[in-house]
Amino acid sequence: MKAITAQPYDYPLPSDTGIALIIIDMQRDFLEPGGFGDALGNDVARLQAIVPTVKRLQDAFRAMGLPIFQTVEGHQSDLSDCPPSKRDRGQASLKIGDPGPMGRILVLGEPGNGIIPELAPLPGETVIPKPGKGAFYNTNLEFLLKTYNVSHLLIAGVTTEVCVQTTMREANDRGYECLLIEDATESYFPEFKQATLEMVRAQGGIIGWTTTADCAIAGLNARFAVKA
Ligand code: TIU
Repeated sequence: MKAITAQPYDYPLPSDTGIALIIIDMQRDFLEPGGFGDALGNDVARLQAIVPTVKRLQDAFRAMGLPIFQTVEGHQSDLSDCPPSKRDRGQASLKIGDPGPMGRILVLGEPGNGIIPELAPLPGETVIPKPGKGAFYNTNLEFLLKTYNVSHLLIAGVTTEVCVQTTMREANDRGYECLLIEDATESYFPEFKQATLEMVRAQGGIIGWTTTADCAIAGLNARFAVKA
């Protein structure tokens, strides 16, 4: 049985091809000034560091012909899918739906809601809009994963302790084997990222596994690389 070197122990790969990459919310709203992350008072620049690593994972999945799902957090233009609790929470300089430098904050289709150009999906790759922090809540993700016969999920994106961890917990409860890629996820708060990595792999992998992109790609190549 092939596996990826991981913590708290090696991550067993499926015997069939039931593996997918989920890239969470690598959208301008969280990575560029003038978006939702900035409006919440965060230093958005620190999320940029993972972009080349996420890109390497994306390229590896593309080369192996394995499915990639990207998500974007955003709301309908009438905010009908944005609970008032979400819009009103905190004391943000700009609230969800307000006009900002990259269009209306966290509204689907606005410039700020777009995936950063480096990670733009190719035609045919799936982008899932999501109104919540988790990627399963009020989306068709579970349906799509069943269609693709996916049992194993590699997870990347931002932010580690908010949308990434929520999605990983939702996936774990649905029976997916989840591997979080340590250097392909980032938080505005380094200590929250570290705590998330530790809590998901504690207690024998209570939520799943963690590993580096290098280990993940090496393990995937040994299992799935197309032979010349
Ligand atoms: N604020 C924050 O850390 N994250 C979010 O609001 N959304 C995601 O994590 N994508």
